[in-house]
Amino acid sequence: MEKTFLMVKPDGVQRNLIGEIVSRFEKKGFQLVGGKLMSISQALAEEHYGEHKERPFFGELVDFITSGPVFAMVWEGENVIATARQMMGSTNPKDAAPGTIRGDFGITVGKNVIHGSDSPTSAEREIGLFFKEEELVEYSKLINEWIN
Ligand code: DAT
Ligand code: MG
Repeated sequence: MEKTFLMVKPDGVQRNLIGEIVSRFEKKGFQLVGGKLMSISQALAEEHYGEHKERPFFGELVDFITSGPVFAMVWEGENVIATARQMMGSTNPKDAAPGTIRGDFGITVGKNVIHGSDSPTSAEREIGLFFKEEELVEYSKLINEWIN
């Protein structure tokens, strides 16, 4: 089953949005397979956002993501990578539709509440960066028969 890496960013944690965000993915029908509150080191931040190394906002981005605890998660479900991106909304909250997480809770691109993998390749890479194999829990729920 497809898996993705999602993370409530430091602004989301400070604003008490962990429960709201977890709840949206639970209600959608996706399944949580890993989750932890953690601080991101400078090295992990630079690796996680490596694709943006040359961008002018890279320093600001690394400073922000290391500025407080994040809630890192792995979610599983059919098409979860693309669907989670849709549920998050556009990168810049000013362009994110109402009803999306960034559309409902964000204002500026610097503090946009949530991270989500953008492809199967990045999902695999990011899950591996943040979670050890034994931190992911495989289990089944009877309710899945009513979702899929
Ligand atoms: P996303 O988080 O939607 O995958 P991204 O990978 O393009 O977006 O960028 C990573 C993060 O970098 C994004 O969530 C917020 C920040 N960011 C992106 N573009 C920015 C910009 N023009 N100015 C400041 N921060 C930016
Ligand atoms: Mg991205």
